[in-house]
Amino acid sequence: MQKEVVVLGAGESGVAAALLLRSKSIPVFVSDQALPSAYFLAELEQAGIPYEAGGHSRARIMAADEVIKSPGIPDALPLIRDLDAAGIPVISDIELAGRYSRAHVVGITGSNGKTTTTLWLQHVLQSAGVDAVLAGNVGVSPCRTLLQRDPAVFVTELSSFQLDRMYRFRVNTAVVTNITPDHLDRYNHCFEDYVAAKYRILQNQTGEDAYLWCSDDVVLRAANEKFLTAARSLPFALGNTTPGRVEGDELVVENKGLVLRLPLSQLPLTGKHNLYNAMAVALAALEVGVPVAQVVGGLTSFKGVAHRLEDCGEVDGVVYINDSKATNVNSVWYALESMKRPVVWIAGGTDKGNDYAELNELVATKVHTLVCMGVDNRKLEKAFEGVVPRVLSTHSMEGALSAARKFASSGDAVLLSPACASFDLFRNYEHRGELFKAMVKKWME
Ligand code: UMA
Ligand code: ADP
Repeated sequence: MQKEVVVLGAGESGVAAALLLRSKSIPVFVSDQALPSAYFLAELEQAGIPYEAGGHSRARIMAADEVIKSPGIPDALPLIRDLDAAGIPVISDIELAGRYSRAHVVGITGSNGKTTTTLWLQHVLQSAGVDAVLAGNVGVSPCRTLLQRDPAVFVTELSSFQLDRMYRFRVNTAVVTNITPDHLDRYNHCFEDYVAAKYRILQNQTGEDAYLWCSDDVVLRAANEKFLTAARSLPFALGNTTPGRVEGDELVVENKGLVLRLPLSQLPLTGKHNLYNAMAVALAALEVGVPVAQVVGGLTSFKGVAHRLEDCGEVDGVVYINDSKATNVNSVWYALESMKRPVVWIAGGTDKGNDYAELNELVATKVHTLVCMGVDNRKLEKAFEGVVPRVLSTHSMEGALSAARKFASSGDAVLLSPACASFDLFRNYEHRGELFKAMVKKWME
């Protein structure tokens, strides 16, 4: 008799994986340490899938044939360590999905820019009529799509947590946007381990596949020495020699014998980082076979992603920009770099071991007021005292925005780009960004 597969975690990845297993008539049991949301529980109940909530039954789990682990569950959990030690395969929902799909997989990883690149590419592919479906860290497991059908293309955002438990999954078009320190708590505070996790994206590539990467990133250049495969390497950079490049005031992208040229002024998203993202998107779209004119059409008609340098409007001549998703120092660097006006900068929250030194130069030239917004602002205040003329301490969105409004003059920008996680004051980064937008909207009425 076939033994059961255990799914750990009843969130999106776990429940979608369980539903797919059930649809293939594979015995499955779902185990969640806490009480999952009513929505996911209802899905399990409707499908008649057995589950437990409020704890993991060790004996039953250790008897599994295979375990599907949700990405939020750390490898350091004793149960996972024991499964690994016992040689019981522990895989991600993405690995499971790969067994049931023949789709062309575009996989996008990196520390910053994954979601923007993923959604931008999906927009380009869909506008060109390609049967492409979003998957992965962007919010929906590919297992869910496979319950209905196998699309032509999966545009998959891959977090390091998902890549950690991928073994045979083959990514046909792999994109690595950049790598800077993030999530190090899950990697023994070892940057090399985190880089190695990201590079699992290349592990099953063959000479028929493509590897798109930002060659301005010194970490990626070094990683290539270790991780390169037979896949075609397609670097992109702000210089003028790579397949994705900038020539004068034009973006130029060359792949599969096709050349795309686009005036930079026609790109809908600002900032150097979005030049990189645009190049990755164009290279990937050409790789999938979209004609140049349609790539250009999709690139230029994209509207951007909420909470990423999102323009929220103008009050008294001051523009308000919501970059709540900037939860690390590197993304704030790109936000500040793209600012054309004097900046009132709202930052702070749960510090992830940040080193703010690399922001000093940009902050000194662009920011006149720093509004710290967190339960504990001491580290941020200390980092920028003497760098910014005015540093204020606040403990709520209302307090932060009121202070920002008070010290902003017509012609300035108020930028929410926190460099920190949101959990001290907010449910998540979306909640933080929504509150920012709602207050600004109210002022505009
Ligand atoms: N759980 C256990 N045992 C544990 C710990 C947790 O059973 O020891 C349970 C929780 O009680 C909960 C479930 O596991 O019910 C949640 O699992 P999860 O945290 O993996 O959440 P999912 O809903 O499956 O969402 C995951 C990704 N979450 C994480 O990686 C933390 C989502 O990315 C992703 O969109 C989704 O799969 C579909 O692929 C979110 C994320 O924050 C957006 N990602 C991180 C990021 O972008 O920085 C990596
Ligand atoms: P991710 O999914 O990797 O977290 P997002 O697209 O959600 O990336 O963007 C997260 C933050 O990083 C936002 O503040 C965004 O403006 C910024 N960002 C987007 N693309 C890049 C990039 N290529 N390099 C650095 N920062 C970026």
